[in-house]
Amino acid sequence: MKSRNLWSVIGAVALLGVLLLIFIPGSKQPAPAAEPAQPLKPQQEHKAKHFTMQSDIHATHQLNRLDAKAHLHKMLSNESLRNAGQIRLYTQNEQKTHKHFQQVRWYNLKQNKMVDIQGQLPKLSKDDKKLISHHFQIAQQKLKQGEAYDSPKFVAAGQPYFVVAEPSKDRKFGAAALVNQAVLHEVSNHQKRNLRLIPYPKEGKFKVESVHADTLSDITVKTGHDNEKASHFYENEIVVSFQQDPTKEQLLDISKEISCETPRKLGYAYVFRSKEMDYQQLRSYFEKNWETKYTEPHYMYLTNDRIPQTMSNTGSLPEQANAQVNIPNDLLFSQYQWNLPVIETNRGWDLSRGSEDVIIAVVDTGADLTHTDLAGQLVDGYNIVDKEKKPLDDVGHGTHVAGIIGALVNNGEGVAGVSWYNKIMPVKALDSSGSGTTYAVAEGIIWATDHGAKVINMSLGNYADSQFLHDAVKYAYDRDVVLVAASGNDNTERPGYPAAYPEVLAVAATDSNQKRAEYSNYGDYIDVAAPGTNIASTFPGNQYAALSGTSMASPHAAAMAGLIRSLNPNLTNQEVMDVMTSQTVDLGDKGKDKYFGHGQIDIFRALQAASTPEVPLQMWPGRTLLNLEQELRKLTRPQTIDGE
Ligand SMILES: [Ca+2]
Ligand SMILES: [Ca+2]
Repeated sequence: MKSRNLWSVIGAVALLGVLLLIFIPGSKQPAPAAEPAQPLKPQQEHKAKHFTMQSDIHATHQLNRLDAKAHLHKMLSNESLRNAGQIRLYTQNEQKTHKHFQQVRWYNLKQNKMVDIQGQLPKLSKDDKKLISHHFQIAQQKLKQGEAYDSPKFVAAGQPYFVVAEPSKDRKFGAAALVNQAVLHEVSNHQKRNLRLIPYPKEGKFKVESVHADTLSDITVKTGHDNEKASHFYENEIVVSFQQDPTKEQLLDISKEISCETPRKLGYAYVFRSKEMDYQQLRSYFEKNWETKYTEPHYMYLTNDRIPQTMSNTGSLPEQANAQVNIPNDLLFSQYQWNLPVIETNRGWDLSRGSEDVIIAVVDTGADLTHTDLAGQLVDGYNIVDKEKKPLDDVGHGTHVAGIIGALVNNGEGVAGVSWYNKIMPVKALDSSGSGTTYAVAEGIIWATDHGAKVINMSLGNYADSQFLHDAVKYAYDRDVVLVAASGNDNTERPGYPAAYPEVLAVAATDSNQKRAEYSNYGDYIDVAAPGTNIASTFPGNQYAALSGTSMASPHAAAMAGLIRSLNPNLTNQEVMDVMTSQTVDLGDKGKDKYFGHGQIDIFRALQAASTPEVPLQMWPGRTLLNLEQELRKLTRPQTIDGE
């Protein structure tokens, strides 16, 4: 546990910071712990990321057990389930939507009867069967004594499993389940990629080239750290914005000359894919032959999440969660969702729980459209990756982000979202590898804007500044959309996009100790910080997982923007952003700093400010100036792009 040493060092530095502050005379309130002056070195960062990932896996494991037990209790407390036929029917139905419950046993303990229902079990060896049967036997013995059972984690058919058993309240009945935990592998793979612990994307796929984000010179990505400097793009594609759009005939000429299929157009710009030419050749072709506004590579965007750590130190609600605070009954809330009370979400619910008129789009990997804890929360979305299909999540990232924003609150199941009633619009712009192109992300932003989104969450990024993407961001901004994005997980000061665009609210991540998350990118462009480490949320297949990353921080802020817009629909997008940044809790160095921006978001304070009927100007310093800037921008920009 070398990483523990690391944490104790960080803890000691933080403690020293607190001590120093205490000795300053006249300091009125306990100041937050000072941030270590230097971000972690690559090696330390790597260790810290691994620690975070392990703790996410551990937390996910615990979430699974808790959830499995809740399902057994629900089954046992259902009075209508008392004969074998009913029990079989009920369980088989559950197994359709909860495939990880691969075997369930129901016991009538007084009459010594048992019903065994098998779901989609893999091919099991003799030894596997013996092991499983062994755990079911112990479970039955425990149930007879009126006790519950929790098996250790074990491996069967190459996959992780556990067996849990619970007696009914009157101890007359009992139920046990064999639960498949393949989700742990998913979380692990997911987080290795999202925390950039492995080079990404894998070489060979997509004909992707990696270049230095500033110089565009070639770069070889061998380790996850190399991603910090690298931007990935399609080597045989180019984005072109023309001074004057070419005619159909001219487009045909271009297609012939560069050997490309029909180009795609979005807003101002075209994307050409050549069968023969690489990016450099394409660029010289367009610069020589056409009047262009800009040409640039067709960049790829990656998700910005990571995996969580043990929640042992976050097991209870902070003290401010007093009796008046709304404590929802969602199963995993009290033990795992440190992230909601810490930003005063529960107090905020007294002022606004959101409105279904305010739609929050999630431009991501899609969403699990049948997750029971998202039922009714999603509106129709869009699949840019495969337009014939619904925006189904084949990665897990988008489902997790959607759950943070709006998992059903107070339904006795799973997790609670930040918002109760705001609708979520899943827009799938990232494919099954968790990456997408400038074109797809830009199209997602424009589609969401044209289809009524008032807030857009973008838990994704790239280090290259793309005018094409920036155009799409401006398109949404000019149509009064609040844009929120994750800063990135490389512990670097290099600005990432779309987060660093001025129209976008950039969100850094904090952990449960109110410290900057070790992976969180930083810089002058950071607007606010929000919880990002070990965040419990929904995962495909009616499961729950704990993940970490600025991807998890961003949706907290996006949901908050949704609550503000629900409470006061008269505020412009810029005014919403001003409320969010001015009503923060300052962390780290006094005032705005590059790690936390204006500070950590505070939902209660922001909603209070937003509900004031006549908002005093001083509440939003710079508001007038910003409005003026907005007006000026409108005057100086000839036109805005039109989505197609
Ligand atoms: Ca719930
Ligand atoms: Ca600060």
